[in-house]
Amino acid sequence: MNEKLRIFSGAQPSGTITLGNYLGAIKSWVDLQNDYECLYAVMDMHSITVRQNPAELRKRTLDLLKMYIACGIDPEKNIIFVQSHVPSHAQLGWVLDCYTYMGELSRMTQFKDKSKSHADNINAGLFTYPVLMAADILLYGADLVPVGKDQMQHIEICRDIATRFNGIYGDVFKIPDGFMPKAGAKVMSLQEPSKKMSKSDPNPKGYISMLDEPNVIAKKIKSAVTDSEGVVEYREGDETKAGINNLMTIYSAMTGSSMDSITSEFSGHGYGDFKSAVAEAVVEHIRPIREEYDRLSSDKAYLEQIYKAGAEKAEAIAWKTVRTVYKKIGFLAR
Ligand code: ATP
Ligand code: LTN
Repeated sequence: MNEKLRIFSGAQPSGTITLGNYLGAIKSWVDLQNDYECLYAVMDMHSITVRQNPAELRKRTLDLLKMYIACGIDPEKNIIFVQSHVPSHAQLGWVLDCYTYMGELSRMTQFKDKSKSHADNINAGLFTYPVLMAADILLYGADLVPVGKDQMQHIEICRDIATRFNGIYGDVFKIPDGFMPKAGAKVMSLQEPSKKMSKSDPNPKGYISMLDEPNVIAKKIKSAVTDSEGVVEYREGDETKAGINNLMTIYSAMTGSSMDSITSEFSGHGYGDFKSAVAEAVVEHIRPIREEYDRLSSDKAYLEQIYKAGAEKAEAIAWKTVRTVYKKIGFLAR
């Protein structure tokens, strides 16, 4: 038998996808879709760990699904679905809650960060977020989980939970590996290059949205924070070069050029020329995605057909895992 390895990943419908989401995750999903059996979901259940407006959440869920397809994820080849359409996520999530320690969850960087930025709503879901994420992955026996760097800690805890569970009940879960792209695993804010680019940044100049108009993209890149040295050179770990390192990372991800060849390409040029080239590369890369996104906007019936078929296929796989887990832990079969 020549079965393909499996991939699971997803993003939250918490705003419009940024260039960071695209380079850190979605671009890898597209690149890997021919070599793996892939499931890509819209993680609406995760997004309610932060308060959402109901009408907006519904719209963003559909918009994100549309964006997956516009970015090049082929709905014929992959299973695309909405997390809340498959009840097994909540079912396994609860079971795994009982195999996860408060101590390990309280060490999660994302929980610490979000508790600070949403101090008025530190809910239990925000705390157990990584357990639901572990359930998402383990339900499908995923071999590989392509995510940005910020999510690697969550992949680690998923592996720990699965290993613990297997240690008690035998080999129930496959232990997944995280996958990060070579360039773009952590795209930084254009305004504060020590922070990651985030779609929930209150300052829109810090991020590039996949739906920004070309002139807006160019303006944002031109006003990106850099340094006064004027040399296009990548210096890992040098805080003063964080802005240029970031723009070089973006350019490298767009063009496939190495850092050294970018340096020689722009030797003798100032940051102005380099920024123009970065802007042009980004605009040209995003253009067909935007066009496809706009085209899909008028086709609600098509999208509905995709997420309905996706949920059915996903559920068929996921339920088998829940049934095995229920049996192992001693739940009486109905
Ligand atoms: P929020 O800002 O609302 O917390 P987010 O953008 O961090 O959301 P998701 O939409 O769930 O979170 O992220 C989808 C994928 O994008 C994840 O794999 C995440 O690691 C990746 N990602 C997010 N921000 C970046 C970034 N700045 N650079 C690279 N990858 C990123
Ligand atoms: N936490 C992820 C979104 C997410 C996810 C997953 C990614 C939820 N469940 C399972 C990969 C696999 C984030 O990007 N913020």
